[in-house]
Amino acid sequence: MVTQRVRTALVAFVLGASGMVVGSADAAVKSSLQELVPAPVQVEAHNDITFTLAADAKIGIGSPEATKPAEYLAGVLRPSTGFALPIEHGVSGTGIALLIGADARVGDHGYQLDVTPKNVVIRAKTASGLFAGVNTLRQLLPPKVEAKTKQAGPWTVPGASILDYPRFAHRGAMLDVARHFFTVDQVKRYIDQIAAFKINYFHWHLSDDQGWRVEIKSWPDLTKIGGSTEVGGRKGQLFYTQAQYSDVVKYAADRNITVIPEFDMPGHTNAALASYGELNCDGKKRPLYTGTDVGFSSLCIAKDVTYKFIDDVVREISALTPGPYFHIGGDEALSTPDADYVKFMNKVLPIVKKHGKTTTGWHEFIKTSTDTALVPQYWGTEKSNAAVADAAKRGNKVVMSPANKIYLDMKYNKNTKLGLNWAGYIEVKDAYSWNPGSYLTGVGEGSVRGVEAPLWTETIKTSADIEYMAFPRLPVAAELGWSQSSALNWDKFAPRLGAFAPRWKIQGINYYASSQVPWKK
Ligand code: TNX
Repeated sequence: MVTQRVRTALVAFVLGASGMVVGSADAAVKSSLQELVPAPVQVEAHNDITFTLAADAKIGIGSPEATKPAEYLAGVLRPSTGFALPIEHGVSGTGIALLIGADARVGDHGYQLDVTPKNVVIRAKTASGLFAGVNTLRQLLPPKVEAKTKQAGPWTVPGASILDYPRFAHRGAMLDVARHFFTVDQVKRYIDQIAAFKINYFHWHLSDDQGWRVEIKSWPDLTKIGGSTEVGGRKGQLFYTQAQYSDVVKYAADRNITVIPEFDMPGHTNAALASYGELNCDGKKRPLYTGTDVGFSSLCIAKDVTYKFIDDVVREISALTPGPYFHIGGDEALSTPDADYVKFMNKVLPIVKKHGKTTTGWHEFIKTSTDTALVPQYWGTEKSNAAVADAAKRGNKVVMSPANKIYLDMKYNKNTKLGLNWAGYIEVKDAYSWNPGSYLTGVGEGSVRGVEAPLWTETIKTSADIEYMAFPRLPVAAELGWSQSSALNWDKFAPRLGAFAPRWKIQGINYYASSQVPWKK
């Protein structure tokens, strides 16, 4: 009998003219391949193939660089599947393979993911790329894979070949632990949540008027006094020891996330000014502050001790921080005269450099220097800013965080109980509808380092509060930072985002169920 070759149903979801993942041989077949956030560059569905993770499956690694991504993957899969999933060198049998070496198109941070009947193979040039592929695989598995207790399978993955890489090098999320303090466990919970969406920088806002949140051994009263309260006046030891700081830095690194510590200066410094009288021009300690005003505090620009203090803080924290960036704030220095602000930055920028870090800061600081290595973070609401555009022209790379688009502390609408509205209401569609590569005049695609979604916490007190503001706008920011501009299309994004509802319910994520999104039941 003549064997009839069964034609493989190979369906390409490639970037269409509208830019989104398009096309399916059978539109009725809704698979997890069409529900990925951020949208990958290229997805080919192999509709006749399904991989099923077996109880005896292994996670094979081709080289030591794959160890961390493999451990991260095992950490997700073992509790819910109940499988042992040993990590083994070399690839044999069935299971998941993480290999170094991939198509040149994936660059340093992308990956290829191929699903065959026997294996899921993730290839990348670096561990960073493997992490990204692993997070895609999580989303291809059924939502209950995210459960912390053993669930019934089958653990299926739809047949596919994916090739994917990020649009921008920098996808960030910021958490303000100064206005309200969050424990190490709460911070780790948020780090887990952002890692799942391929966020690779965690910007940790560690000091402000209301609190100083990390132990500085050479200035112990910063935490003893400055870390004793928060907005609303709660009392306690509301700070991290250096050991706890390092623990979080490692936890983030194990999830492919680089920590960027921020110590805001010269304004937003009341907690420091309350801890040490000598940091004030009149030599007198300020009272602790538990309100939510901004712009009233300033370090004393004229005193040498101010720079000794900053040198010590930058030195101690830099020694604990493997990442290349140190964030010096620099925003809303409304109580610092302009000339003083320039004088201050001219002294502080070399201190950061001396300790081996690259300075990043809120965009105001960029007017004080022509150093093209500096990274301004744009948080304004206007579509043009002369100083930032000038910096971009000189060659600086900008992180985009326009407050009226991607500030996670802005209310969704007038009925949102948490949050502020000074930059407007930001519904999910508003958060999605801007192009980071062309938003700011004179700051084109090539001048954009990436996108960061900041979460200020004047009104945010619990993990449930964090999640309500971040979900679903954090995944929005992740897509704007990762997916190609040609892939950005609200009508196609909304159902992809809505498909996360069952997953977030299993994870216990307190998301805002916006009526703009068709949430999956
Ligand atoms: C402005 S944005 C601030 C913060 C506030 C935030 C509230 C920026 C760089 N500074 O101090 O917490 O607004 O949305």
